Amino acid sequence: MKSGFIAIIGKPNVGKSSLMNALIGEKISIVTPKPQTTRDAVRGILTTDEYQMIFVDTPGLLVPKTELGKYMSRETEGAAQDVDVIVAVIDATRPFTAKDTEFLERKLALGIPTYVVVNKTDVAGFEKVYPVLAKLSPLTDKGRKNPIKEVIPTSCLKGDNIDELRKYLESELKDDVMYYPAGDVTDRPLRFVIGEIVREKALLLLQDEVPHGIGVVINKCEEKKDSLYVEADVVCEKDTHKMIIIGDGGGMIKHIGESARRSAEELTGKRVYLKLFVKVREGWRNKKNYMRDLGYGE
Ligand SMILES: Nc1nc2c(ncn2[C@@H]2O[C@H](COP(=O)(O)OP(=O)(O)OP(=O)(O)O)[C@@H](O)[C@H]2O)c(=O)[nH]1
Ligand SMILES: [Mg+2]
Repeated sequence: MKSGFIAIIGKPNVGKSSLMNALIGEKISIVTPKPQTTRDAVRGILTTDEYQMIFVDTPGLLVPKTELGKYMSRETEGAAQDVDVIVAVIDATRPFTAKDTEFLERKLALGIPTYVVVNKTDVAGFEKVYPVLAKLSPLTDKGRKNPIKEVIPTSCLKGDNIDELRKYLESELKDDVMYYPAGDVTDRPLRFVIGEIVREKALLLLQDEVPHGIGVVINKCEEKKDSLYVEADVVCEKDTHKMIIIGDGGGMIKHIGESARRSAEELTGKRVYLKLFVKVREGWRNKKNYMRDLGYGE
């Protein structure tokens, strides 16, 4: 039995959470088309007869503009330390810049085995993928100190090269302890997972500036044999946002609740009762006490 920790890092929206879910074969982290979806370092666990891989999905790297941004940066930095392997994800649909090279150089300097995933090849096509591979090529030079171990073009959407990547990662596992019981797929409690599901549906259904200011507080999460009873606050930053989240005749919040309830039922296999309340916490992304209530504490 081999095991190890694998950090998944990269810019916002490149597909880090999608990659973790694809590698595990289960939806652990929430995924949306909006950048900065992931806010916490979330562990996803894959256990087989041969190994246990503990992936750490991280918030996309950005220069923080708010206290929440700083929290996210700390989560990412903390998660990428003390791991056995780093997987740096690049979005093939976007140009690969000198800054991206610099970023990779800094990561390689840590001396941790590093794999680079060039994702979204299903939409990028050769004309976009090739220039990225060409720019990565010098960093793979076996003659240099700490080269990239392997560059793997993937599509998380289609599942292309995910098995190959997993094989490479397996070859890097060095520990001989089971860190988590075989049945665990994440280090987070159910209430966190349910909160994330609600946030995912809100991000997916709401437009423009509202989504980024959304947080979810789970006030009640009672699990019974066949059912789950949840009460949660959907927290936003302004009264105007509250009106949008509630929607005409409560239509929007109902839609978010329905959609989250269905996902939660799929996940737990139980009947889920979900009650949502919308609350305003003026400018919470810059206020540490509000942030703590939302689970983004020190
Ligand atoms: N076409 C295509 N889309 C992808 C692929 N992988 C991810 N996406 C999409 O890219 C968007 C972002 O995916 P996420 O997995 O949330 O990206 P992330 O890097 O975790 O984003 P943050 O958490 O915001 O940093 C979503 O709309 C995904 O469906 C892929 O291989 N192909
Ligand atoms: Mg993510």
